[in-house]
Amino acid sequence: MNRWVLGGGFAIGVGVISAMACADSFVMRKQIGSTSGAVLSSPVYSEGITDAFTTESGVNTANSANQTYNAAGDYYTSLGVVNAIPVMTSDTAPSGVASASSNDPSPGYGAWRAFDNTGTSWISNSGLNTGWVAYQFPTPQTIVQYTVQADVASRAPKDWTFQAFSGSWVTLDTQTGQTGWGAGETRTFSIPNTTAYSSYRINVTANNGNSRVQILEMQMMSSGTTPDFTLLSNAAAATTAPHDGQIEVLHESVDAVTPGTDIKAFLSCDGGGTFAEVTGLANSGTEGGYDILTGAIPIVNCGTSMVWKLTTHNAKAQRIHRVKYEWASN
Ligand SMILES: [Ca+2]
Repeated sequence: MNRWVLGGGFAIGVGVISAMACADSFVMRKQIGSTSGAVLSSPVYSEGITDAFTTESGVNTANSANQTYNAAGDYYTSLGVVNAIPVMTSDTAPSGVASASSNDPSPGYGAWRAFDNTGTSWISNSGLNTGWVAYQFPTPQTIVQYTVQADVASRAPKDWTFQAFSGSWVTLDTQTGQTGWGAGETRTFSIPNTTAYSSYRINVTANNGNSRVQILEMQMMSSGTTPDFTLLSNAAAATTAPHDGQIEVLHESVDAVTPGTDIKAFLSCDGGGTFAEVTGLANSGTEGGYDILTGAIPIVNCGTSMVWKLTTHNAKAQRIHRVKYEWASN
């Protein structure tokens, strides 16, 4: 049949797939062989889906993990920066040490409340409208971004430095005139830090008028954090149960990536209930400066609900620009 589907489930021709929950960039063509980068061999891949990620509509985001979508570049990659502080349940648990210049002695306002991922706050002691709250990591971290979340606007920090400890406190970032906070508002600050330190703090030198300083939550994001991610598609329906499948991935290596080791591809024909790993995933060419990774497997005794899945491994930074899943039913 060698016919393809155009986006949005708009089918042309005979024997096409019906694209349910479809990807955004279906390419309609009569011959797979005309496609740049496609590896063609017997059998002929008669149907398929192509997703160039111009939107997220083709991806099953609920069942994917640790991925982040770049709308400007139309690609998926690993979650870039993540909070390096664990969800604290005391000043010292589960790890690291939270501390503060002072805190309200009433229960519930200790330093760790700024790192507990709940609606409780660190609040300075009565009459102290300046002060600091700090976190010490068990191992040094290169913090490149931090967030500050306010609760009571008048208690929110207005002027501060964000500092790291290296024998003395080193100022990494200075903010002044941070006003107009909404309750629960989070503000994010990136810093050009390339040094790993154990301890970091926000040192508030003025607040927004109250007699205390309050911080609902703080996060400190480390660089070099590249969690492995899982990306899988929504299902598309094949006309008839296929017997072979092929995947083609337009792939960008940020770190050096070995296909089959640092990125693996899987195909399903039962809606993602079971996946078979594509063996021999390998570089088969380039397109627009990116690598084309391809691999094929037999898919037998299966259904018609077609899903692809990619997993990354070994914390290798990489970007996925397009995925094409083709199958042979004839
Ligand atoms: Ca909190």
